[in-house]
Amino acid sequence: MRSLISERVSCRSSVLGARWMSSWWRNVEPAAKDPILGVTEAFLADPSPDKVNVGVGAYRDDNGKPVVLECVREAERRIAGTANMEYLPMGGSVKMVEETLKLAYGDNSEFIKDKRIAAVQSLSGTGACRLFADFQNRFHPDSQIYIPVPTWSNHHNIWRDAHVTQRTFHYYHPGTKGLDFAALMDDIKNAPNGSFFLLHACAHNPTGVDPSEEQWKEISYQIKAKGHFPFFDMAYQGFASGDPERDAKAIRIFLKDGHLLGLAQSYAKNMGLYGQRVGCLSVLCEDEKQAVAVKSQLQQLARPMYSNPPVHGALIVSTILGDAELKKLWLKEVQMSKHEHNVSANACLADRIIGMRTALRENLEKLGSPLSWKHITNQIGMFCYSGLTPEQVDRLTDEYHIYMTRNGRISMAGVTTGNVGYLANAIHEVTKSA
Ligand code: KET
Repeated sequence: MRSLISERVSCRSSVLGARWMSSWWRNVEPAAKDPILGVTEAFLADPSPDKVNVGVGAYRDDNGKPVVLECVREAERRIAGTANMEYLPMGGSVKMVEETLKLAYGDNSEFIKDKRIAAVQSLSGTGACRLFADFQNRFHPDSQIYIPVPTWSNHHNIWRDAHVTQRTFHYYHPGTKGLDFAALMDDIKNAPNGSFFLLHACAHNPTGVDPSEEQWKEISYQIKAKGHFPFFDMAYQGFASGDPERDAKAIRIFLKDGHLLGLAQSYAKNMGLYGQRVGCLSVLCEDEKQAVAVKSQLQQLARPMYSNPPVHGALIVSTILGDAELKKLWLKEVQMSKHEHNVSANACLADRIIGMRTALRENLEKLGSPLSWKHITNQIGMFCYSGLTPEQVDRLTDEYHIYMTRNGRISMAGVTTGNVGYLANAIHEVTKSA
């Protein structure tokens, strides 16, 4: 009898349990599609043979195929069968981080020598931004971050999920399709002293509009005068000018002006290591002691999130940058002047993109487009901020199977000799009556 009762009780509680359990996720609504990666999903689902993906910022060769750089292939050959698969330290590969800092701060940086930089390997550029946002929230919980309008859409998600209040500052002027410098400077001046400012170090995404060297100097001066903290996202070092050294110009100006700064670096684009998720977060500190403390706190943030970063991509990077010959090959593969060396045109990342800018503009002009397309060649980096409206983008997708983000951003890295004519014609069709 007793066993019957206990059986009934356990039976009833398991029914209750099942009912309770089945309601666990009932209040979960589907998330909105990501404005960038959602475009790739839609592209993949389209069976049309004409389809073109100029959505995500991922480099393609002139046949529209993903590119693996020769320096990466060679590094993989050297690594194959030699490395173990132990955990990296929480801060990642020391060698990779060392080489990465040199790219941003300079080979002979006094800050590196003085050990004033707290730096950890990050899960690519996204992970570096997120780790910094969490760090900002932990040690300056009442601070806010000023973000340019527009910016890479994920910046908003990152600082939102890190519970940091977001403010915006003027950046792009739709009328001139250039920098809204006066408004930008006003926003820096009007922000409360000691605010955090998010800056794109080069090849601004999505606009392709960067401040000039003179403008950077003024921005740096004003940020210093207000006691703001500059945080640079440098996801495209090498994509603006073709030369990583020249693309570090903004950082170097700020360093010369004596800022303490934060920096996110990524090898997704400039080494084509997208899926390897390898990057670096660094924070320039007042002295070595502070840098040790900051690094230890960054590691403590990483430990409960992902413990330590992945090893393979870091090994590829340190193999390339730690070897003079491979580093030279890498620089050739990113740079723009294909005449100076004999790397195939496809592998000259910046060069092919610049060529496609000219081709797209020329095609539109040949079609007799009544609009000005000068900005296609004026803008730099991976993207063209075309000025297409969301409705025009929808027509491109619905009628021509051309996929791009609804803000009208064209990833020039996805434009090829084969599709540029088709793309120009479709853009002309949806804009000619505008
Ligand atoms: N910052 C910027 C400005 C950026 O454009 C990207 C990627 C990243 C950081 C992050 O890259 P990671 O792969 O985490 O190193 N942008 C392209 C891809 C994406 O949205 O994730 C894009 O805008 O298409």
